[in-house]
Amino acid sequence: MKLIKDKVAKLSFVALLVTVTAAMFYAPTASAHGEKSQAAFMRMRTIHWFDLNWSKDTVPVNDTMTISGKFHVFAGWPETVDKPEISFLNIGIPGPVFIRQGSWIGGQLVPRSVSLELGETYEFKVLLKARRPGDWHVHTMMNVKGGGPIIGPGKWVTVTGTMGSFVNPVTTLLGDTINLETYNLSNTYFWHAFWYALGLAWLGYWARKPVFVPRHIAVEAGKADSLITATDKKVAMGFAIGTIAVVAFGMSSTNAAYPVTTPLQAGLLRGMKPIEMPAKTVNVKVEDATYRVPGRAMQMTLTITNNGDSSVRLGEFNTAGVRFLDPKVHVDETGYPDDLLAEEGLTVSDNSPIAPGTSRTVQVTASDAAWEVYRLADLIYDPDSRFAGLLFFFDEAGNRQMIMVDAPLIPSFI
Ligand SMILES: [Cu+2]
Repeated sequence: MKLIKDKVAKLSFVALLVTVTAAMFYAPTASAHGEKSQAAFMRMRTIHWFDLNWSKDTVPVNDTMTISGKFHVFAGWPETVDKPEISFLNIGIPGPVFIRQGSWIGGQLVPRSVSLELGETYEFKVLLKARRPGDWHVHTMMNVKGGGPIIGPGKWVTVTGTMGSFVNPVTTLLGDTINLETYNLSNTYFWHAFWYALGLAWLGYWARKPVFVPRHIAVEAGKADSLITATDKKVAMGFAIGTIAVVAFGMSSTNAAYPVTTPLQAGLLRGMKPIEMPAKTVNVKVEDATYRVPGRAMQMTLTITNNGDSSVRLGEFNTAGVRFLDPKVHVDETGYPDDLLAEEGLTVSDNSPIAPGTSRTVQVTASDAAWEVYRLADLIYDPDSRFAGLLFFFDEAGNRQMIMVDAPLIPSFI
């Protein structure tokens, strides 16, 4: 019996060891960071990011890269997300592994929150400077006050080098060049240490004598006054006057050292300039749209009317950052993130050129693992089974036209 017990104990110990070791070596890399768990209909019906470009995917520390692109603010904005009247163009990274040197919407620098209009399309650019070595999944992102984070597509970017060499020089309006990475740090440390030490000194002064029981007894016996001597009072006055003197001196010496300071600059930026979109010559009507549950695809029946003067073909359907392409019409050359790019994901029942002035009804299937991986299939759990997305048509000359589609998306179970 004892023998069996020992054996069991030994074996379970070995099992535990194996499990712990396995857990240590098995560290799967997450490829999405937050967006997957958000409601699918919200991701499809808020902000559509497109034409994204990450200028590099490997950057040495102190070098910069840009993320640029466009975003369309969907007119059928969900009720539960506040309108993007106060929004902030952010970047989704795990802490400042990059610093944001600048961000622009429509060519205007946007260090503050901005007002966006429903139905408009904007151009943006973010300039990032690499700070911490590693592999980082860098997302574009919009924070909407009263709504939350609206996360755009993320792409892996590798930072090489050492963080110790990172510098962040800024020239002030007084002409001094400072390194924001370390600027004023020793001053902060000094004053916090100084005041903390002063607090400890005050406690130490009293705690050199017995603190609790004898004092408690003295107070109980009616001899509380005997606990504070004349010297104690002098020391207390010393601390009080000293503190005021140091504050006054510190303040005036700081004013002398930094004679020009301004308050924090804040306030909403209005009047963001949207892109003037060319007049649309293609008209699309969504007759119906369905998706199989479970499944990896959605189908749409579209009636496409070409009112332009050049024949067009459908090249791309983009929803929630997932891009479904028909490779016969459009091939991505921007290095779009693999997990979001369905290079052959778009099938059109008849994708021959639609001549000017004609109309055609086609079956369109957008199919890719991304539909499941990015949990767009989880629309089945959402309280609003509607989708929205961007269709991109290409004419013979390769000119592109963006058409917004929006319709109910009905599940089918058999
Ligand atoms: Cu991510």
